[in-house]
Amino acid sequence: MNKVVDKEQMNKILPFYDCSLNDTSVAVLGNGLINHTYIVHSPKKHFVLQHINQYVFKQPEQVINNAELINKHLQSKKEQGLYPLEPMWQINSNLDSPVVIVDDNYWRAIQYIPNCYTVEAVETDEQAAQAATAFGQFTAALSDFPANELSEIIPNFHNLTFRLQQLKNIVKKDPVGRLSQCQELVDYCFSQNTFIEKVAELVEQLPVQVTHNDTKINNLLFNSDSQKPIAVIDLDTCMPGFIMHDFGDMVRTCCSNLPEDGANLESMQVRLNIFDALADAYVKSFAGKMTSLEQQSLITGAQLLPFMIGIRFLTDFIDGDNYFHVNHATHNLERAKNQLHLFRLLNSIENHLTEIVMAK
Ligand code: GN1
Ligand code: MG
Repeated sequence: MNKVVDKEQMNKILPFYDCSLNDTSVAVLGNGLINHTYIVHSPKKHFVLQHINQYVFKQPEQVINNAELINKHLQSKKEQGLYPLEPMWQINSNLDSPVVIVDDNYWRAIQYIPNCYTVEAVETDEQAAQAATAFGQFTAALSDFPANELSEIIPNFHNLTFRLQQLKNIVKKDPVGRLSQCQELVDYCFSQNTFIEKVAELVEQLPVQVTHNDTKINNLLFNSDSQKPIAVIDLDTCMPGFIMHDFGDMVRTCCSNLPEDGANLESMQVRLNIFDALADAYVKSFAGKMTSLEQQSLITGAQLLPFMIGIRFLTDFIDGDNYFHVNHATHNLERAKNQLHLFRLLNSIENHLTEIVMAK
């Protein structure tokens, strides 16, 4: 992953924000797998600078425009006392544009909120409940947002049939000769017919909502004094979807005791206390507006998200690592093994998960 700051590049971008490397510090921020993000501190201003990955986001202007529309909606909810968190505003350049294009690369600046931190790994039930509440409040605040105004940033983003087809296509090509390293895992994915059919039936029945689609715990900003979430960040994949996707991504990133690329799979455990806290807070955050089918779908969502991202990591491994940033040659394979193992574990305790969710 890009852990260094390219000074030549920065010398071209910073002037659009009236800054210069002479008196400005730039450091890599966070560990997203797609965009490159930096924190910029100059004597006069502080902001987050982001280089948008155009391999993933084919039309970066749409990402920026969606974020603007969502922020405006959240702001109006906030003013009516219906959204307790902060919108995260994008900042215009000195050409009064939210996007800067240099050498065909797209950049944007985002507001920096001081005295905040992000959480990489959930440690307590309380943190899990806070995360589920914040992401639930986010979707609830967007429930009357005209979803047709949003561009579909990545079509079929959480469409399992489509992700399986992508895997099938890349397996056929085996462009860099990696299939032999992961044939068993590929076969495992395609053998999950019962689950695949269950999901296909469910998505025909669920109501569409505006969802975040990347509800990892590190996509929340926590305030250092209150130790509570104050903003949902990374609106890049905010699109019409199903709440089971958002809940599932929280389960995927909060409930495993290992990070998504942890290799010691024998030690992986699903932390049921965290699952319980997530389910409880998420259901409550909808204040009675979650339908009973949606509530039931949370269990499938919890299994679906690790399965789907496992398939996506595996696809990218076979493709030669074009999509996700990697640190080493088998990084995507390790991530795929990890996530498919988590899927297996979550399947093995499905009855238990059902009891927990349906008791809410
Ligand atoms: C990517 O880069 P980041 O962390 O925001 C990916 C998500 C995955 C995640 C896995 C646009 O998100 O879907 O769940 O990596 N985002 C995109 O860590 O593909
Ligand atoms: Mg993201």
